[in-house]
Amino acid sequence: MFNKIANFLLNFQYSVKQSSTMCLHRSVTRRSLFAPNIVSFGFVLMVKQFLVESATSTSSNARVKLAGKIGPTQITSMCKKVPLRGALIVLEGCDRSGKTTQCKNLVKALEANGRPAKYINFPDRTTECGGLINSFLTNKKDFNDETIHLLFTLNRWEAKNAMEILLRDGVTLIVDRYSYSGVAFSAAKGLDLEWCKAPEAGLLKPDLVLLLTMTASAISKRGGFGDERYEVPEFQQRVMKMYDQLKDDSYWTEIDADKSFGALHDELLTHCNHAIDNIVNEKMDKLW
Ligand code: FDM
Ligand code: MG
Repeated sequence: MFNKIANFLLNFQYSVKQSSTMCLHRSVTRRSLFAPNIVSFGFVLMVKQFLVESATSTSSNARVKLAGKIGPTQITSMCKKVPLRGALIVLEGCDRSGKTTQCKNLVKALEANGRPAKYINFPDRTTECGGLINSFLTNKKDFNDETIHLLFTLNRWEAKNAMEILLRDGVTLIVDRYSYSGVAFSAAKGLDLEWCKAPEAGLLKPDLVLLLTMTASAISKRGGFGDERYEVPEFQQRVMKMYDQLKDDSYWTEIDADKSFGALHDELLTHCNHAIDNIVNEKMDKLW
């Protein structure tokens, strides 16, 4: 008799936990998740108490073990308020500022903390349009300034729907360059800033832009520019000036990247966690 009751309670306990976990991943019932979690938390505590007390008298060591698994960590995670959606976080800055490695490490750190995250980069050279961009950057093809600008923009538009789906599904996107690179690099070549911004209008607006800055001397110390177009210190300085014109303090944070990798990572991670915790609108805003 005891076995039957205990089995029923155990199954119920795990199906409650299972469905909560599924919700966390699919974020289907994000807004309603908090209340059921508290109910299931209370219920699980009762079940745990019951099992531990009863099982000791019926020698079911396995069950005591199982019941013991519902510890404070699990309880805390079940009670966590789930964000309304993933956050769109963009890292911008000149080449050699360590953006790509930092982005990838941020994704790892967020995921390790149970926060679903994905690395995305622009240009995405894997699409047909991205292939043309790659040929241009590696000096295999030439396009005039307007054409390459619009190809970079198109490369973001073709990714927009997939990004939106991931964000709605609760996945935070750590994006290595976005529209701001598009505008800053093209405007640094002499194109009109407003003209450059126009085709980006309507793309998803990030929740946070982290602008990595470095002085000219810090950049030259890092050196290591490759053979790609734009990888010239003087041009990168012009790009940084363009970022200044695009900066919007309401969602941009400037960060001095001239520090150790670990110190920079910690600083960036703090900002990312803060952005994820502070999502207030389920709906994404649009540029600009
Ligand atoms: N770049 C990048 C642009 O000129 N426009 C854009 O829209 C984007 C996203 O491409 F020099 C430039 C910036 C950089 C080059 O970028 C390739 P990565 O991050 O080094 O791959
Ligand atoms: Mg580069």
